[in-house]
Amino acid sequence: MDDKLITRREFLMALGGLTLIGIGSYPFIRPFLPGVAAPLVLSQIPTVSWNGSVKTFVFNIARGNVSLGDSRQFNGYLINDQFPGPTIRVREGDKVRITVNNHLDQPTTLHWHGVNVPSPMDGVPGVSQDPIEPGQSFTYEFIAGPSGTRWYHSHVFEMDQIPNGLFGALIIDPANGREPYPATREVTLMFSTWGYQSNPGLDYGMQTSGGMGQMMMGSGSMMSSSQGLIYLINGAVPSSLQPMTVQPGEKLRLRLINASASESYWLTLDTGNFLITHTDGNPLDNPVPVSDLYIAPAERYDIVVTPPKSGKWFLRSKINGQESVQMPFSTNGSVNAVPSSAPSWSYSNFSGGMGSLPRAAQHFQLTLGGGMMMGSNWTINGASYPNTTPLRVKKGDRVRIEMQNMSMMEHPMHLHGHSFEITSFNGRALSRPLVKDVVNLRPRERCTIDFLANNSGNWFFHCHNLQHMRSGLATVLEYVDYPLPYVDKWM
Ligand SMILES: [Cu+2]
Repeated sequence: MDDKLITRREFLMALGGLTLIGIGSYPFIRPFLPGVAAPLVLSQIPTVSWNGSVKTFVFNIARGNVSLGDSRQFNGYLINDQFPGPTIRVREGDKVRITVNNHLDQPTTLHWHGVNVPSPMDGVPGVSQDPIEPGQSFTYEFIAGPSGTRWYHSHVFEMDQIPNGLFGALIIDPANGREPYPATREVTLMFSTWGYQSNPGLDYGMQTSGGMGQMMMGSGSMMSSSQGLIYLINGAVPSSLQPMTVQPGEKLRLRLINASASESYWLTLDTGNFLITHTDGNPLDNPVPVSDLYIAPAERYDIVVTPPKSGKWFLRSKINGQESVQMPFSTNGSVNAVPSSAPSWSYSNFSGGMGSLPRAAQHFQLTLGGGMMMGSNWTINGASYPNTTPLRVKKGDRVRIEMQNMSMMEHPMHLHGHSFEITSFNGRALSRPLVKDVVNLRPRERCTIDFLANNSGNWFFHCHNLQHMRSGLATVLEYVDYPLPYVDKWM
């Protein structure tokens, strides 16, 4: 057999005698039902073509001192001396070139989260890209798209490199320059956490995956109270932030990005209800009013806020232990209209009922489990990465992944290289599928996501709780006819 054709599982087996699981047998793939017409009624997510312009960036990654806005400082990872990294703002269709110069004493990569880049630009060692070694450079190149609130982060030693600085916002403006929901002003707020890394001898997972430091939410989901964490907004402790002055009558757009390693936020505004306009950067058909917003790791929501009263007001988290997460605003002036009643946030708010799922050409069933014992692995269908069975798809197919979370913690599942549609949630078909690249499943929740296999390559599909990802909750989406990657030590 040609070495290049050796599979990841075979390679691992040759390396370390690991158990070989399911080569060539994918028991959850269901073929088409014979004799049934198969209309693909879901919308096609457009692929973006180059508009002729090139946007060039140079990222110098190096260690450096970070001030958190109060007296605390730490030695972090900086991009062009900034923590977090600089915001990249481009237009949909731009060719984006980012040269990364790695001045660290360890390898790194960058992943362009939510951007449908070519596979070799996706930044996952062992799946799509070699790590950028110390002293080396790599130039990422991709066509910016789809438009919306995206972000970037390291995909090497993630639990260390991301919270310590290797992340930033990536905003892609619509190709036609027209926003579906115009705002008078906008601001990007990136939530992150810092603190686990202050003791290098401490296993990151010890603070979040065990029974201690947990509380049961009313919804039944387990969340970490995360003692000792420092919560940051745009890299600073919120108490150090000056209030942002908002004029009466303004429509303020907030691009909310959860860059935290494992923390979710349940956000409310002192001013009451607000509108959600985008999910993971993708515009909704109609803005949806809500009274609160739950944002899991790696998720993004764009909201539009109309300040309803004078004085100081906050965007704040209502999760116990996150009282410090308060983004201040102030307004001087008159009262504006605000939706008088609105439901609490849920993906199911988008369910119109009565919908039935369109047919998909390929169908995978994934059960998320594990994590029962402190330090134990997380699993997909009983296996931990890299022993999970890859999802092998054919270009052009409509693919459906059905997931159920049988574990005790929530899992924000992220697919690289594709936007997907949440087509059903907890058994109800959504009449308006949500276009996203992360779907968060709390304990016992289930969903289906559909996507068009239109980006050949090898793609990571994983929980974006970084500790869960590193403890096995991951698999790979592979295209038949696309060469498999080799496995290296960074897997
Ligand atoms: Cu998880």
